[in-house]
Amino acid sequence: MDVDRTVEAIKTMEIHGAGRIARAGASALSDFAENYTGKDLGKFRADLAEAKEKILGSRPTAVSLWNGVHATLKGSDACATLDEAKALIIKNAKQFNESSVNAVKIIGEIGAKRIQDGDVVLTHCNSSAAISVIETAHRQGKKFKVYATETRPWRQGVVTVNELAKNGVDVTLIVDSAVRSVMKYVTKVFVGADTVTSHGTLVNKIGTSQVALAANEARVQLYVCSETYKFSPMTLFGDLVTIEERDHAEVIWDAKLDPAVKIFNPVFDSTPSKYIDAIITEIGMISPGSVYHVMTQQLGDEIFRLSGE
Ligand code: RI2
Repeated sequence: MDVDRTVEAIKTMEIHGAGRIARAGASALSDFAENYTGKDLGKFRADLAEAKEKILGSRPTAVSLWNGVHATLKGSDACATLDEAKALIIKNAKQFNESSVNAVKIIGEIGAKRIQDGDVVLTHCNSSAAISVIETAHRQGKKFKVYATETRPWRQGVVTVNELAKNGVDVTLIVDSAVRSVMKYVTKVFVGADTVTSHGTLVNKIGTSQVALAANEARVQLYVCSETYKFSPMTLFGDLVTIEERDHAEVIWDAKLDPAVKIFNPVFDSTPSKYIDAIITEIGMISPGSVYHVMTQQLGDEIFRLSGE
């Protein structure tokens, strides 16, 4: 898919989910390199930089997109020829996409160990990483139930319940405001991540922090299912994660509102690390306090350059 079409698809939520948008960004840059017909390396770099900015501007909150784009472009600045730069970008994107898909599978295997017979799991929104955990446990023959929130305003919970039901999972849809009431039946919560800060704060779909508060009150464990490329180097020196605010029409489209009514539509929120029991990643289960350590291990000194970008 070309860059403009990808940007459009991400903006309109045709492509959604932090992992999916990261892979879409990487693929768009790969296609851009593959189909580039110009002959001048300098012009290619300028056009590539423009494509990169367009993709990064398509959704501001999920650092997965930023990390996917940076992983794809890594080293291309140092290439001596246009063909070399194009080949590297295509190779990087392929590698990133394969490792991203593989990470979801591994998270499923690690997370499934936390689910036992008789558990009642709650999930929020539509996270492929959280779904991987649930479906892996189900495939292993474990007998448990799932509650999934509707997740207003986009109702991604409908995608979640349909996928789980299709695969034979015992799943019940609830409205978002039923979370606290239902929490008395729940034994474990699994949610995804758009971004995890260096302090272990989770930025995820709006309503996640309410789910976490209700879980904390009921002493129910909350697990975050997150690939490590959702860890944000930019938060290392305290940069705040931008919370995307979307169109008002996404909240109310079927009722007449008095013109004096204002609408506020933030689509992500922050859950402090104290409400998170563990983060399930492709390298294992870690405490929220270990995010900084994992980032420094994976990125080495590069983390200080990235954190300043
Ligand atoms: P996976 C989604 O955001 C949800 O917030 C979900 O928890 C998160 O991305 C991670 O999804 P949106 O794109 O990468 O629906 O686990 O706004 O699929």
